[in-house]
Amino acid sequence: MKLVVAIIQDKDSAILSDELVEANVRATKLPSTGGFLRAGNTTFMIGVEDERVDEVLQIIKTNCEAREQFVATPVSMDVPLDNAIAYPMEVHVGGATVFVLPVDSFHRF
Ligand code: 2BA
Repeated sequence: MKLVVAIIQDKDSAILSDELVEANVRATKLPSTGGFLRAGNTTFMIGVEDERVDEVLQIIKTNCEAREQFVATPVSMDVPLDNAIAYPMEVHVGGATVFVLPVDSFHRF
């Protein structure tokens, strides 16, 4: 068994949930926050049999879109106020960041 951990954009989370349910794949959704943008994203934990990992990766790939996002560059407190302007910077985010981890054991009590 493997644990697929997929960090995706909030906008894709409803469609991904639907598609996983449709494929009879069990998943848990967690609200999360990206360390760089400090914006909300969604983390899926998906426990799946080894032989279905590729199928799950394909579902994630099909349903999670890459997007451009604007972020204001942080303002340093060291600069004088006149120069303290936050410039928008374009960042390419996602579709999905995915980790596939081995599972030692799995129980449902
Ligand atoms: P964030 O950390 O908010 O990052 C959002 C996007 O900002 C990233 O998209 C990437 O394009 C950019 N970015 C991140 N760190 C950067 C840096 N130091 N310099 C320049 N640009 C940077 P993605 O790579 O698609 O990542 C989307 C989200 O996936 C991340 O949100 C984070 O929550 C998660 N993630 C990505 N890589 C990870 C990793 N190695 N470990 C844990 N979480 C990760």
